[in-house]
Amino acid sequence: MLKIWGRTNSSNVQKVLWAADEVGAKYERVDAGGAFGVVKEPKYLAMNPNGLVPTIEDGDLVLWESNTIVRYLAAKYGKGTLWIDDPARRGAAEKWMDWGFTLGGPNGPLFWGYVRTPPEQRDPKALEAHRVKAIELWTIVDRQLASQPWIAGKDFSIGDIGLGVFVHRWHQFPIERGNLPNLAGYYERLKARPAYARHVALPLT
Ligand SMILES: N[C@@H](CCC(=O)N[C@@H](CS)C(=O)NCC(=O)O)C(=O)O
Repeated sequence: MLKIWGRTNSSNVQKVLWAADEVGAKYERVDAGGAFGVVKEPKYLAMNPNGLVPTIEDGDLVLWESNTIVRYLAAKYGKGTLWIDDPARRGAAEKWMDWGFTLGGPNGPLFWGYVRTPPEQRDPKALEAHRVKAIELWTIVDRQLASQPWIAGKDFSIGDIGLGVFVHRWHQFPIERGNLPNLAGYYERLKARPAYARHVALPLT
């Protein structure tokens, strides 16, 4: 059976769990990373020399890098759902999934600042700079969603998985988020997906 290594409060692990549920792949999950440790043990490092989560095992195959795992799950288990045969359409979805790491640029520090740093230790100036940069990037998303429900068109895709994990976090931070109505509507559509509600739209820890 597919085995997914990783703590559930990691955005990169959440993408994998969300994708697995979207395609109906059965899996076993093992806590690793953060307070769970495990990732610096020789057995884990032999699978993933980065000592990071997520990692998956599927039969003899070991994979790391969350976006690569999402692509693999779509290709192996997602025929008729997440997998897109047409290279041009697939590229249009993959582009947004990979751009999720660009979004993570300012959204990661906002997450660490507001969720994992006590208020008295926060750097307000740095957080404000990340907020402004994030709004610039979310504006790109908002424009893309002006005429379509999902980031790559009329259908939900892996592009939405790459961005969706940040959409929830963004809406939890105690900040001014600007006027991005299409992004707000997108968040509502994401929350209506059971796998998103199960793995992503959770209290931030
Ligand atoms: N590019 C990698 C990044 C993996 C990564 O940075 N994982 C973080 C959690 S989001 C991690 O393992 N942090 C250390 C830990 O949890 O112990 C991916 O997308 O899988």
